[in-house]
Amino acid sequence: MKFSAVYALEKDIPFRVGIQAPLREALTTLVELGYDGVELHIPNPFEVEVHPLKRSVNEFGLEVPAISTGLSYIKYGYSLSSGDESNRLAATEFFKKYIEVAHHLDSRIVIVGTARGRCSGDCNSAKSRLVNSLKILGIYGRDMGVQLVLEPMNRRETDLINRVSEAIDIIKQVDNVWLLLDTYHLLIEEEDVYEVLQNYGMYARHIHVADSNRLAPGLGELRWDTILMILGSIGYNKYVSIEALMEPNYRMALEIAIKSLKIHSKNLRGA
Ligand code: LER
Ligand code: MN
Repeated sequence: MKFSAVYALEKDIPFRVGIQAPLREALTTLVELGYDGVELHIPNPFEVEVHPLKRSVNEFGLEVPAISTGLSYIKYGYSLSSGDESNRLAATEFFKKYIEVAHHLDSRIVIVGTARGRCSGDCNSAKSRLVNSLKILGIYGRDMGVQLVLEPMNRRETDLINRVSEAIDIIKQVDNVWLLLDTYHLLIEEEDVYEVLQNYGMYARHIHVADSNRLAPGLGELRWDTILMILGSIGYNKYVSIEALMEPNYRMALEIAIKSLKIHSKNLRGA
């Protein structure tokens, strides 16, 4: 099991559940604290300067486990399930570019979170439009060695795919699309976070963690010993990424998080 944290490549929009700081300062901090990777949240994949970015992460010896994409929806309104054909096409083009960026950064995962959009009144139609977009992107990603992961998200952020069972229903209809489980969303939408991780963790190719209050793991009520034990027991050997409120400041949040997780991840199978 490896550990990363979300870093936002965004200056204009305040971003609370990841690091928002100068890149080199953030990468230095991650390395000092013992992280293995940095998850990059990229608002516009057409504007990102991939080569200098790759040089920086390589220089610090960090991996890029995943590319986050939600700011594309927040900033530009592009949705993979939009009923407006031109909007959905723009979202698909953005995601093809995200996949290319991931490929160049040796990242194997592109996240479908906020950018899946909303139901806009008819959830079944939105789901089938999302499936159509994911079919195209799944193939595009497979050819580049990049997987997509669909993230069930809580009802305050979207009405399209809140529960893990709904996400499983979608990923079974498409190739090369897996699951992202985020403890924060699970806590709001599922009866038992631990049971869900045990039962559906095998479909997860990426995991986001925050505590019950969305602060760093260790600052709320979730049982991290149990969570790490479950992930170990199912042989989860991919990234666990901190996506949490960076309070009181990002360095302290990341320090508390990695300590809380690493103490329980030792001696686990796949760790
Ligand atoms: C937002 O709450 C979140 O969890 C992100 O990973 C969605 O892109
Ligand atoms: Mn998340």
